[in-house]
Amino acid sequence: MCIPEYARQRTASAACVSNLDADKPQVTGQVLFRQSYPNGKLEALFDLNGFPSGSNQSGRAIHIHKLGDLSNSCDSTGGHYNPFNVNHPRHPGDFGNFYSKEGKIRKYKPNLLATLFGPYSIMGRSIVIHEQEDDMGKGNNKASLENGNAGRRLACCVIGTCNKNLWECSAVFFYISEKYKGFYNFNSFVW
Ligand SMILES: [Cu+2]
Ligand SMILES: [Zn+2]
Repeated sequence: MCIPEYARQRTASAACVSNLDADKPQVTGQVLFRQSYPNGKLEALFDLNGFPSGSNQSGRAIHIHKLGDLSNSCDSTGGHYNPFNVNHPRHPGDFGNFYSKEGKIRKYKPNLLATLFGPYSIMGRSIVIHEQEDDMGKGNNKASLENGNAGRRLACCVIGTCNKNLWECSAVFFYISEKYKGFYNFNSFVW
């Protein structure tokens, strides 16, 4: 029997909240994921707001952390999700550095290593947005091979199942805003 397309695809969303730290930028937003079963690679849409808007902003590391536990805000999400016990930056959720423009990060990333299926699924784990740049394991110290020395946690989000419409609507607006820059005001869409 043929399995319909919609049954072979999973989508996940993560609503990101700012860490409880009044002296840091209040970063919020959403990260969406989509993946087809069994051979599809994970794709992600990052849509984050609240970064300082000046020029000379450093890159910000974004990772998947082990625990989906926000009981003590972003500080209770544990370390990097590391199911294969390898060094940073080879963890499945090492997404690298992101650069904000006018206080926002908007980024589409395909071909990610993390997965929404099977025993190593990232469902129920968390995403952490850091204050600083990820040194990608080149910092010559122990922390570099654990977490990239990315500094404090600005915001975090727990990854959960979502309706596929959420991905589709967001993906359309990402596409439109890239293709027709200046014609559409991306920020005027409510989504
Ligand atoms: Cu991290
Ligand atoms: Zn890592």
